[in-house]
Amino acid sequence: MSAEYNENSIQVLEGLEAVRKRPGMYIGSTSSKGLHHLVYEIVDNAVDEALGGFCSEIDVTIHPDNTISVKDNGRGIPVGIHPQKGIPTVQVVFTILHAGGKFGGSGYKVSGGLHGVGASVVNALSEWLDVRVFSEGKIYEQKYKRGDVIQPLTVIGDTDEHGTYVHFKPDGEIFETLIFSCSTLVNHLRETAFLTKGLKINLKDLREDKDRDPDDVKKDVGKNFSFHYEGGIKEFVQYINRTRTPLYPEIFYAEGSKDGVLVEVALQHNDEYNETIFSFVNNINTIDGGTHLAGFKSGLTKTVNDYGRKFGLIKDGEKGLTGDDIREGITAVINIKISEPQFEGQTKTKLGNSEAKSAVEAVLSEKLEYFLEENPSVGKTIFEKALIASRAREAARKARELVRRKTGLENTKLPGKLTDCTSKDPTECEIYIVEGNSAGGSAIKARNPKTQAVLPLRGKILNVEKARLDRILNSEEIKNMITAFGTGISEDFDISKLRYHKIVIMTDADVDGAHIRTLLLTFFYRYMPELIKEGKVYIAQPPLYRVEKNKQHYYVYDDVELEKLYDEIGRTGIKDIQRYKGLGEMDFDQLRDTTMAVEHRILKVVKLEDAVLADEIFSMLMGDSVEPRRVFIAENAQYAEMDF
Ligand code: 1YM
Repeated sequence: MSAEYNENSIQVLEGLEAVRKRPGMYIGSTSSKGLHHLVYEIVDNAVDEALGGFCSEIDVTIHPDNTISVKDNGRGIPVGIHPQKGIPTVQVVFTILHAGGKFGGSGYKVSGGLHGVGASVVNALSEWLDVRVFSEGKIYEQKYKRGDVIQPLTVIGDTDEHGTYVHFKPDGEIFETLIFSCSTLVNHLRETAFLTKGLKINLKDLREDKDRDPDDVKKDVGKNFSFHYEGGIKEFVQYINRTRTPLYPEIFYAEGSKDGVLVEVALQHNDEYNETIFSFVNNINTIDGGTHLAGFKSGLTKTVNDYGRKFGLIKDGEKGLTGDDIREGITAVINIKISEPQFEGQTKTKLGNSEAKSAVEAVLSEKLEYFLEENPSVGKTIFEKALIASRAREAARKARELVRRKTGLENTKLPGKLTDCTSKDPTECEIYIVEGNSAGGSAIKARNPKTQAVLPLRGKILNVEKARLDRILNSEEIKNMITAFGTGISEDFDISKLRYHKIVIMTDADVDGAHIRTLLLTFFYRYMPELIKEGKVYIAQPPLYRVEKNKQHYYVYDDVELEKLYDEIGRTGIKDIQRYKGLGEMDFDQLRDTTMAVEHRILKVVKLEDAVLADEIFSMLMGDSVEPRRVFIAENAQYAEMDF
């Protein structure tokens, strides 16, 4: 086969070279995130095959050498000669840029979003890639190196199976890391399985522990997973609510289509106060919502109010309930498929198509009206919960106003416990939130007074997951934080007023410290999420040990590091090992040198990349089951990443 040398293949080379030159343009980044994106691209093609009704099972394998294979039992990528390109279609799919779609065919390409660029991009960014197609009795194979064909499509055997198998090794010249995180893949594949009901997705990690992501090993993440949900997003809602107490056993589910938009929604209320709504367009998580979410909200508000009027729960002339009240404690998943999604916003995760709003609204309203009439006790429960929410919201509004007037939440009177920095330039200012007054005292001595402010907290703060805003705003510790930050809270939050561009949580390296840290993070997550989204929240890393030998001293941050240090300097002759149980045991100069001085300290920035995961962690931590929380806290915060 001489196809590699004709005119088309010159274009091919140029096309894929562009991908290798600017990988970020095609997969977002070359960090671990981009690395995992390669897997999603290949899996997406198999999921499309499942959505078409041709594939029921996908196997993803992490091989011992950190390569990945994905196998499906679909029709197999076509192997015949492509009429326009004159080369086998499978080769077109893997070597021509933007050819991963369905060649103008109809249907909803799941990866229609941000980086839905398909198999050729994965191929271009792989040191090698092998594809096998099982179809019509034969096994076909083609091999590539960095996007170039090195073996023409060849029949290598007979088979009675059908499907596609892709095995690849990401290119070390491109990616910053080549180590796959099993937990990252697990979360993505679980979500994908929820969104594609009936599809079974298996994941196998064949690596030895030494070749796995150290985080996975530390957290004892398993090596074999299988996701298969006949209930689809209905089971997704059940899964999200598994750590909560549902208000009624039923999960509402509606499915339908309008104006070419396929709509699926599922919902259930729980006894808490936050709304947890995940929305997807063509299997892409639309973190910033958009028209489909707007349609969900308006449809829900209207239907519940109509129901209330019809059954005399709202009297003539009375105002209806607000959407916020009706959504208090709701868990919902919205999943739509649309042929030409328009994504807006900076991160392209907000849907713009106006037809999506009316489609979701219509499908939801019609089915929900019927459901509420069929299940009057559920209707009554939802209505009563919203009524209480409405009264509480009114009380909270009054409380907020009172707080605002009394403590000046909106004026600039700073809390007495705050030791502020002298600089007034927020971009260089930092605030250390410190556990306890004595540690606060050391921090004040250890800080750089120009740029570092210190706010000590008295013991535990209120668990905000279990309280409404009116009570939260009565907490002295929380009021102090809000006034110090200068941003306001909830609907009033304004990040442009933030007085410190780094908010550093500094707690003891023990379970209590971890608990306080979690409470603070939950508060930020629920009431000031922009702080986390904008990367303003950090966790300080005080050392765990101080080791002294030959008049030299070393600070050590965990037990693994301690072992390493022993290997380096030897165990004999160590004069002193000090284990810090809390910040209070450190002298202020030690605290400065290890934890606060910009030149030496290690900060972890708190990230919320995966909304589903974050929500899960927070509700698990704050929910009623004690054991998973204890384990998690002991193991520490996984939503934090290293930063210096
Ligand atoms: C492990 C990855 O890529 N499966 C897969 C891909 C395709 C098909 C089946 C397929 C699609 C069509 C017809 C069609 C693709 N085909 C193409 C193209 N698994 C994986 N399974 N027959 C088979 O859409 O008409 C692109 S992807 F373009 F060649 F049709």
